[in-house]
Amino acid sequence: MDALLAELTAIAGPDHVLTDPDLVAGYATDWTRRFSGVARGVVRPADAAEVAAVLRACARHGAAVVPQGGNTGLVGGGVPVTGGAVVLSARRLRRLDPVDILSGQVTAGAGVTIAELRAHAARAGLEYGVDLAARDSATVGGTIATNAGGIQTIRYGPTRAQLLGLEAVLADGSVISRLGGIQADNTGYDLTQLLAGSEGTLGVITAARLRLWPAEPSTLTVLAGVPGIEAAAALQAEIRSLLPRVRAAEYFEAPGLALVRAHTGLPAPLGREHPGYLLVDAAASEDEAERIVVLAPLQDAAVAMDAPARARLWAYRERHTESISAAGIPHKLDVALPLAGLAAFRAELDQVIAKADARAIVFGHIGAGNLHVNVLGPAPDDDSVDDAVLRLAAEYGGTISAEHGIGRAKAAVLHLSRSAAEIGAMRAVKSALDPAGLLNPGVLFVS
Ligand code: FAD
Ligand code: 2HG
Ligand code: ZN
Repeated sequence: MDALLAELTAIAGPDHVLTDPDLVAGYATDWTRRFSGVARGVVRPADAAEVAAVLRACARHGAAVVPQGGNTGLVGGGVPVTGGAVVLSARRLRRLDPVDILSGQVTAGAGVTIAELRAHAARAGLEYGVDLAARDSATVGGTIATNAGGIQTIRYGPTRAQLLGLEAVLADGSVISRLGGIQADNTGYDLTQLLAGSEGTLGVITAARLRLWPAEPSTLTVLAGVPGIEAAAALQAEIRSLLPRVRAAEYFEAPGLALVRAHTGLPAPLGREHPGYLLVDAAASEDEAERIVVLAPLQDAAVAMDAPARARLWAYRERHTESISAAGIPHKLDVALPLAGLAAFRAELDQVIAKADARAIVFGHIGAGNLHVNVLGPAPDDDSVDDAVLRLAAEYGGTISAEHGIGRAKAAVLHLSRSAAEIGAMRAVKSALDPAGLLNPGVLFVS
């Protein structure tokens, strides 16, 4: 065993330093299978003090560190490229304090999953504002590091909007901690928000203080067939103008539905086939629901008001990601556009995809203007279709990453969404906090 791994074993214990290639492999390949590398080893520290000792040891040996949570990220940010990097798994950071009812807050360790956090909040009659299909594996730390969005973004905002403070270990092993949950705190740079969306490049998040919301169970789910994205955008806007508590407004199209049905065996959701589908979820009274079901565009729609029926409708949307992966290794392009530009972007996207001799499955969180363009066909290391689609999004005034982050996948095209001055400032922050560039090199910036 090399000297660094021996030091890491002394810190975390022999059961928590993995070097067996079969065990390490699962930490070195991402969820999509598009990004993989070689890890020198995997270390699984149990608390912030062990994380600090790990980072100090890696710094002494000049070894890169790749922080990892549930490894559900979709931009290659949580897996190593080179054999010299150590994967630091945060999954053992499993602190989960009792919910603070007085403040409506909770402190959770980085390794707690979103499903565990949501269940914990629900037992106290509250709700955590972020939810996503990867809830059983995605962690508190990973969702903060990527500033994950998810299906409830239009109601509660992305992860950074839930974040009141955090505990993290910086590259030099120093620990910063603001877990007091004081909302009125105006004392200089907001390091908590700086680490949100930093994708493991500025520090290792070990715990977070999170805002919770009054529980608001959804009671109404509507799945409507629509002629296309323009109609879906208009219909979700109309529904949101009529209902006060719309929690999700999601979109998918016929090719995605076909893949989901082929993979899952689910029956057709509606009486007829449609080019597109809008799924809306709301906390609505029966009277409010009545306002919606009479809308003219809902001629072919399914309406569900009990939990099992609602889950059946959600499956058509939530099972897209796994169904696409069953069909190949996708290029995942997570863009967002102004709602007014969605239809024009969508039309031109077809031309870009046709030129690339590929096929695109388009779906996403339409209420937030967020489309997941999944492209099947091009080889995993061929970035030309990624470039073309991301450039198109930028031309339409959109962003090249709505919620998944930049990772390794989009580091070379960060300039499409960020100005030279912004990238310069971001690099200055990175150099100040991690002068040796040991935390997640190649993520966010091309190293
Ligand atoms: P990982 O994949 O392990 O890591 C992601 C990034 O965070 C990496 O850069 C890593 O270095 C860094 N990181 C992880 N933990 C830490 C830590 N403790 N400290 C510092 N850095 C850290 N994303 C959405 O935004 N919305 C969705 O709706 C959504 N749905 C999904 C559905 C499916 C089926 C799948 C597979 C993924 C989905 N994702 C979604 C993507 C993914 O779940 C999110 O990006 C999530 O935030 C990743 O969390 P994780 O714990 O798996 O992090
Ligand atoms: C979702 O919204 C996730 O389901 C995953 O963000 C998107 O698979 C994707 O591209
Ligand atoms: Zn998404």
